[in-house]
Amino acid sequence: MPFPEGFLWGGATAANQCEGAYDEGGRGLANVDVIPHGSERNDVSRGLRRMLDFEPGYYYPAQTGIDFYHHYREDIELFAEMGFKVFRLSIAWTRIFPHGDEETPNEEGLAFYEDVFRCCRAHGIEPLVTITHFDCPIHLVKEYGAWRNRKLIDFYKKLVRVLFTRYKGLVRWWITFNEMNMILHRPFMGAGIVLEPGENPLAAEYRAAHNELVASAWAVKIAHEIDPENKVGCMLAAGSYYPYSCRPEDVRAAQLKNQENYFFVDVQSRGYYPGYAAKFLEHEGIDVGMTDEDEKILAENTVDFISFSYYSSRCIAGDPSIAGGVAEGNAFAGVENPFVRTSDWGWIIDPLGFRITINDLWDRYQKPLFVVENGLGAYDEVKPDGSIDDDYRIEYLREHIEAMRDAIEEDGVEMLGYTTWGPIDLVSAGSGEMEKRYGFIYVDRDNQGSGTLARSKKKSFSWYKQVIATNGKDLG
Ligand code: P53
Repeated sequence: MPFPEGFLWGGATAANQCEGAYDEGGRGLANVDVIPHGSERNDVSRGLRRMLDFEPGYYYPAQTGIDFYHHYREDIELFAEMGFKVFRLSIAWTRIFPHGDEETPNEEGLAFYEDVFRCCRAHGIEPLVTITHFDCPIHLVKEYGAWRNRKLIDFYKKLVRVLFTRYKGLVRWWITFNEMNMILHRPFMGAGIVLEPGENPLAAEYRAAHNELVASAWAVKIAHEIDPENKVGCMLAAGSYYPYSCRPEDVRAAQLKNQENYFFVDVQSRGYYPGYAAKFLEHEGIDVGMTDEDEKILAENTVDFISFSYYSSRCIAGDPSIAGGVAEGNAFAGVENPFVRTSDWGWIIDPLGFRITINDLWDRYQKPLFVVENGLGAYDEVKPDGSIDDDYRIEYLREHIEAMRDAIEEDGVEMLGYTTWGPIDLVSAGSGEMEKRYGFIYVDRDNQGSGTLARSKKKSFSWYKQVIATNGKDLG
C-alpha cells in the first residue's frame, strides 16, 4: 500500500474564488473583491489606489464567483460522490467581521460556515480550513494600511478565537494563511498592501510578512489552548528553484531564491528568523519591528504540519541574459527551462519536480507534509452532447500523484493528504478568468460572468473517484 491508511484525498477552494454573494449575509468588502479580471488584474500602472472600491459598471469576478454560497450543498454532495475524505475551503474574514475591527462577530457569517462544515461532516468529509486565503477587509486596508500595521495581529487574534471556539469539534485541520510568500509577488492580493508613493516596497512587504508570521504563531497557540486536537499548519507556494546550469553563479542564484521562499516556513516551523533572513533585512535597512514578545510567541508556537501548493518547478540564472527567455507563467517569474513542457498558461509542467520539492521540504523540516493544491488550469471544450473529455487534466494529475507516491514509498516522506486545486471550476487567482479551469466538475460560467452556473461532471470526475476508492492504487 503506497498511500497510508487514512490518507486524506480531496480538493481545495478559496472563499473569494467561488462563494460570490459578496454583499449577502452582512458581508463586508475585501481586497480580493476589487481586483479586476483579465490583463488588468496585475496591472500596477492602472493604479492600485483605484482598486480600493468597485468601479461602476465594471465586472469583478469575485462578486459572484460560482455562487458556492447558494450551491454548497449540491457541490459538497458531488465531492462526496467522488469519495472526498477532506475538503479544503477558506473563511471570508468579512463574513465574520465585515470591517475587521468590530467588537462582535456577524452571526450570519458564522452560521453560514457552520452549515457548510456540518454538511461536510454529514458526508463524512473532514473540513480543512484556511483562515485567510489572501483576503483582508478593505476597511483594514484603508484605515490601517493592512498587514503593515501591527494592529492587524490583534484583529486576526480576535478572528481566530471566534473561529476556534465556534467550530470546536467541527473543524480539526487549520491553515493560518494561504501562500504567505505571495506577499513578495502580489502585495495587494496577498496582504492588502497598497504601496505609498516613495515607499520601499520590500520594507512594506517584510513588515507585513512579520506581522502575519506573528499572527500565525498566535493562532497556533490559541488553537491548541481551545482544543488540543486542533492541527495547525503553514502554507507555502512551493516549487523548488533549479539552477539554470551547473555554473556556481546559477546554483547560488537558485539557493537565494529558495531561501526567499523558505524564510516563511523556516519561521513558522523552526520558530525564529534564520540567519540569512536576519542578515538580508539588516543589509536592506529593514526593521520589521520584532518585539521580545514576538520572539517568544514565534519560538513557542511552531506549526503542526507543513502544507503547500505545487504547480511547477522554477528555474533561475545568475545572469538571466544567458538563458533562453523569461518564463512568465506564474507569479514566480524565472527563466525558461528547456527540459520541461508548459500549460496553456505557460506554467511549467514538471511531475519529477513535485517529488524533488516534496523531498526538499521534508529534508528541511521533518514535519508531516500536506499537499493542499496541485492541478492543471486548462481550457475545456464542452461537446454538443455536454460531455468534457479532459484527458490532459487526468494525465497531469496522474503523473503528479505518481511522483507523490514515489516520495512516500521510495523516499519515506510522511504525507498527510492531497487536495487538488479547484475540484470544481472557479475564478483564477492569477488572472480572474473562469476559463482557466481546474475542476472535475464543470461550471457553466464564462469570463464575463455569463452562464447558467449549472454543474456537470467531466471525464476526470470518475477517474478521481476511482483513484480515491483504491487509495491511489488505480491511477487509470
Ligand atoms: P491560478 C500563482 C498566482 C496566483 C496564485 O492559480 C497562486 C499562484 C500559484 O502559485 O497560488 C495559488 O488561479 C492560490 C490559489 C490559486 C492557485 O494557485 O492563477 O493559492 O488561490 O487559484 C492557482 O491559476
